[in-house]
Amino acid sequence: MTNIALITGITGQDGSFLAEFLLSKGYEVHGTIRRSSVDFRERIMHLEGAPHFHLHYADLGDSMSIIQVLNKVRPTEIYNLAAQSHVQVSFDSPEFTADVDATGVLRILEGVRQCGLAKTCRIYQASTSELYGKVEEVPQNENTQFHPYSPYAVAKLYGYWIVKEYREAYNMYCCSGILFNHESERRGETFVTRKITLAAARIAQGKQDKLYLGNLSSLRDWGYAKDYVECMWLILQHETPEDFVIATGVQHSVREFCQLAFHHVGIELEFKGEGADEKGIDKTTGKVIVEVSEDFYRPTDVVNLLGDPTKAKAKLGWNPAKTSFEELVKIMVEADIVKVAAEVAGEKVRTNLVEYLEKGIVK
Ligand code: NAP
Ligand code: F7E
Repeated sequence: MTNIALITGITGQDGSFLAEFLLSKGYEVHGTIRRSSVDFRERIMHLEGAPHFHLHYADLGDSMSIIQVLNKVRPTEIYNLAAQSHVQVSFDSPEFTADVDATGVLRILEGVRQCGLAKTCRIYQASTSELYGKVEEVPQNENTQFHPYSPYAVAKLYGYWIVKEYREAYNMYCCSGILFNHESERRGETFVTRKITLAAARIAQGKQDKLYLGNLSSLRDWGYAKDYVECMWLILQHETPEDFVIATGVQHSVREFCQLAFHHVGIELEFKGEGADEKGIDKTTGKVIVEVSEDFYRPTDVVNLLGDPTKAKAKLGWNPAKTSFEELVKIMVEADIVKVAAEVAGEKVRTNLVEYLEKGIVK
């Protein structure tokens, strides 16, 4: 039988890597996209038109669209990655976040049941280390108590519990991957890691003066998204449906991420001062490169995440050390150097063109 995967959130960071991974495994891959007045499919453009790759319109806020896709595709595996995934944004749009990240999960589960797929389709739910929030213990594992600390985390907690409920009530194969932060060159530009790597590339190429950040002391367990999507698949191949913590087991601060990213563009930063007065200074020139802006502080912030991936290592054979923190930062900075250089070159071409047009050289 052909494996048929349905990925919600295929245009996102994880969705794009997972689609590539499943295609390489011989899956027929279907993804859902949202109808919008502008096309934002940058991360999957290279897959469009490939054999065994199909896109469908659906929105997690609209059960009818979900049921239509489920009936058409009849997937054997669903990866529910669609979400309003930005923690800061969830404070500004808590109702939308709850609708998509909490009720949206229910819509998928109930849709599967109503389409008669409950016995044939396995479901992966994109859960998160944000469930641990105001942490009760360090490191966090599958048995650590949850203490969600943002509207995003509260919505995701509902998603986690409703998956467990459908597993127990209807004997469905559905489970949650409790994934700690994972980043990449495809990470959204407003998440802290990408904001830093892009700024480092821009500052080094004279396109930006300073980088403004929020809480520099926040600690995260950062992994590489490409390694993590492999684990989503492993979770669904496991004999029994179980929840897993996916993390590297290594922790760094936002400040450390900054220092390493700037190091890769030849700027050695030293941090001086405290709280909102702390500054990241270029050791060679004495110029202030990083400043703190309270605009990026959150009403409640999660500050101490460190995962314990022992269960995933033992039961899934997953290797949490495949890409180190140092390698991850390097991959991201190098990709952004190339991106910014292309932008700069594009600007030069445009400027020259305007000049040529003005001089009448090009008509
Ligand atoms: P992302 O880049 O923000 O992608 C989110 C995806 O969800 C996009 O494809 C987006 O589509 C889609 N989406 C948003 N609202 C939707 C709606 N109402 N209906 C249908 N699709 C909708 O997120 P990511 O980093 O790839 O993360 C994937 C999943 O893992 C998310 O559920 C996230 O909460 C969770 N997670 C992420 C991390 C991490 O560190 N990356 C860690 C733990 C859990 P558009 O392109 O149309 O906006
Ligand atoms: O923040 C601090 C911020 O927005 C990380 C999502 O994928 O991972 C992600 O959520 C930390 C926080 O990611 C800035 O206060 C400082 O403590 O990159 P982030 P996140 O909130 O951890 C989890 C696992 C998910 O599930 C989510 O979907 O960095 N921070 N200064 C900043 N954060 C941002 N965004 N911008 C700053 O300027």
